[in-house]
Amino acid sequence: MSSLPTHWSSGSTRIELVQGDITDQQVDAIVNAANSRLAGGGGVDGAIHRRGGPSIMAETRQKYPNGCPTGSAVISGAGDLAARYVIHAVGPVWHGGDRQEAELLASAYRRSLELAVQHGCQLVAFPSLSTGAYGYPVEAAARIALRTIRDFLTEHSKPALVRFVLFDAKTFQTFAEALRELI
Ligand code: AR6
Repeated sequence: MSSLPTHWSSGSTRIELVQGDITDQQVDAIVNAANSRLAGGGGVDGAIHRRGGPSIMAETRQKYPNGCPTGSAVISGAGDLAARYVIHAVGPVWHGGDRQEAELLASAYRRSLELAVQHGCQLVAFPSLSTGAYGYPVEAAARIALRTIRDFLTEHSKPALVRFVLFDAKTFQTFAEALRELI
C-alpha cells in the first residue's frame, strides 16, 4: 500500500489523500456530506454539527430554508470548527447507477469547488461524498471525485489544495488506487 500515490499536483494546485476525521482539519473550508433538507444526520454531517456547534444549523436554516438540491452545495460559517466555512454538498443516493448518480456526484464536487473559489478558499477538505449512508460504491465514487477535482483544478488553477480526508483504511486505499489510475 505504501507504493500507492497519496498526492497529485499540477502547477500551483494539489490534491492530497489522508486518512482521518475531517472535523480535525485546519483549512479554509470543510465540505459536509449533507442531505437535501440540510437537516443534519449521521456520518460526516453528524460529526460536523456536533463539533461545530449549533450556529451552523441556525445559519443554514435561515439562509437556505428550502434546503439544497441533490448535486449542488451551499455555504455557511464553520462555528467552532478550525475552518472559515462549511460547504454543505448534497451527493446522490445510490439507486443502482441509472438515475444520473454519476453526473449528480460530479456536480456536487464541482459546485463545492465553485463556492470555495468564490469565497477565496485556498485549502479545502472533502470527505468521500455519498459513499456512507447513501451507498455509492466507493471505487466508482473515488474515480468520479478525483477526476472531477483534477479537471477543475487544471481548468481554474485554484483552490491551491484539495485534501480528501478519508475516514477508514479501505476508503483511503480505494482513493489511492483511483488516484494511481488517474496519474
Ligand atoms: N470524517 C471524515 N469522513 C467521515 C467522517 C468524519 N468524521 N465520518 C464518516 N465519514 P456519510 P453520505 C465517512 O454517511 O454517504 C448523513 O446522515 C464515511 O465513512 O457521512 O453522503 C447526512 O445527513 C464515508 O466514507 O455521507 C445524509 O443524510 C463518507 O464519510 C447522509 O448521511 C461519507 O459517509 C449522507 O450520506
